Amino acid sequence: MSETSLQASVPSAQAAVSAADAVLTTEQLLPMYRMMVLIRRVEESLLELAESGKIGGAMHTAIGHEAAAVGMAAALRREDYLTCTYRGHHHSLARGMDPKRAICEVLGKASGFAKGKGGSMHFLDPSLGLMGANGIVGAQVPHAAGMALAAKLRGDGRIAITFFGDGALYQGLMHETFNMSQKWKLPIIFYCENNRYSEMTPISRTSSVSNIYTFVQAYGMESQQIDGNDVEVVYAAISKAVERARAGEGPTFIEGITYRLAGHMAGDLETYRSSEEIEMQRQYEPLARLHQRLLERGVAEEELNTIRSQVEEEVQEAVEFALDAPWPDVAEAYTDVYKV
Ligand SMILES: Cc1ncc(C[n+]2csc(CCOP(=O)(O)OP(=O)(O)O)c2C)c(N)n1
Ligand SMILES: [Mg+2]
Repeated sequence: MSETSLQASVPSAQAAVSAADAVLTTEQLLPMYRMMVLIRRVEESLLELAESGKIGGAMHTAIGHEAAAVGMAAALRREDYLTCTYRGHHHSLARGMDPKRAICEVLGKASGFAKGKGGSMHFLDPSLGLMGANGIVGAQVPHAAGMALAAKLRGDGRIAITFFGDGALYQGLMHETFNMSQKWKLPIIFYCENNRYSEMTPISRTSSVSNIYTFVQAYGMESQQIDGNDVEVVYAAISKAVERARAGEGPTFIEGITYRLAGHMAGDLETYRSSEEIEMQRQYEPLARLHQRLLERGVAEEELNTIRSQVEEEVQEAVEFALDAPWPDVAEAYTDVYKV
């Protein structure tokens, strides 16, 4: 994708921001800021651990995507279902996953929430409504529709949200799921984190339409494109979709424009995009923008610095805890796994 088309797509999403979207108070935004800092620092630490050879297998970070996760967690209830992609640390942490157990899991340690057997690509914790990240592009989407169908049949008021990337839109099962979800008016939210790349391929080379939220209009589904890097906008859009879902009005599709500031995965050589492009995108990144907004609302820089140092300490402790944590017992190698 050329720099021009990247620039063009960001302002169009930013046009969705208005004073009416600033729905949260400073008191509500401060813990969200704290969570965004926590996610950012956990993922930066994970990248350092990967560089030093401490992480086996693929690891994808969501640095730059934090607003989607934090806005979602504030708009949903703990018992609502969530499925996501292999790029799912941010959703899990935002929903309350303990950073110590999250880092242990990525390192393959026994105290990971999946006993170190899932790793970075398979975050889950049903007690937090996290029903599983998935390494197969698009596969988590019909899973969430199944959960939404179950909730609807039980009438328990729960809803489901599923996160996927722009690259998933071209999988056939996505469209089967959109069609049935709309037909059955399932209580589900489809959230596309459009970071404009599928691995190393820019969206301009994969998509036949430039605004991907229009895909689902063919199914009669409510859909909108938002600035996915503005946590208040994300919160407002998801809250509206939650209301529709709980009121029995069916699914909503949200395309949140974002950008990943780190590579597709740890070790990505980044030969497919320029450093100028990444630098240009930093001005839209969600954490710096929330920081700036809080300052404009009168929060003292010192207060934000205190939050940052507290988080720094917490993440350092979590990393040390995980590095010192025991490996799984060899006798456990064949437990908790399926074979065919
Ligand atoms: C069915 C399937 N095809 C291909 C792959 C290889 N693959 C892994 S990530 C990825 C790109 C997905 O891009 P996108 O959906 O935009 O998500 P992002 O990584 O940008 O968050 C591909 C093609 C896969 N994991 N599953
Ligand atoms: Mg993508």
